[in-house]
Amino acid sequence: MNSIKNALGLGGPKRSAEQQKRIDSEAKKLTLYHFPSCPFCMRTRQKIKQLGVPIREKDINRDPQAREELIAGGGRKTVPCLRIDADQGTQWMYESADINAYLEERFGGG
Ligand SMILES: N[C@@H](CCC(=O)N[C@@H](CS)C(=O)NCC(=O)O)C(=O)O
Repeated sequence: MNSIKNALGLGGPKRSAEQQKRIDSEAKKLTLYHFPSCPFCMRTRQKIKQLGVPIREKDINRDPQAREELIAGGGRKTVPCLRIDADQGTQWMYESADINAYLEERFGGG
């Protein structure tokens, strides 16, 4: 099964345990605000899965508090939105294409 997944690019990249540990730790500072049926969100969730990064996901349709956080922090309720927490502050990234490019740049192998 894993070989089929890998052939389809669904198994996540090959990383050493140490590399994955670092990525798991970086992912703790990221949150994806989304909802399941949103096609733009699907594209972003697919990228996250492909890159093997365990990013916390908050469904704004099922979690009213998450929706309020998104509006209060990012300024609007459009999804997907990637919340990026850093020592310098929090960034709210809205466009799915921008989010995917950011994730690829930060976590992609090449
Ligand atoms: N160009 C945006 C489109 C995102 C978008 O239209 N999201 C819809 C859900 S599928 C949405 O949040 N609409 C509600 C709103 O904009 O307040 C992207 O690619 O991320």
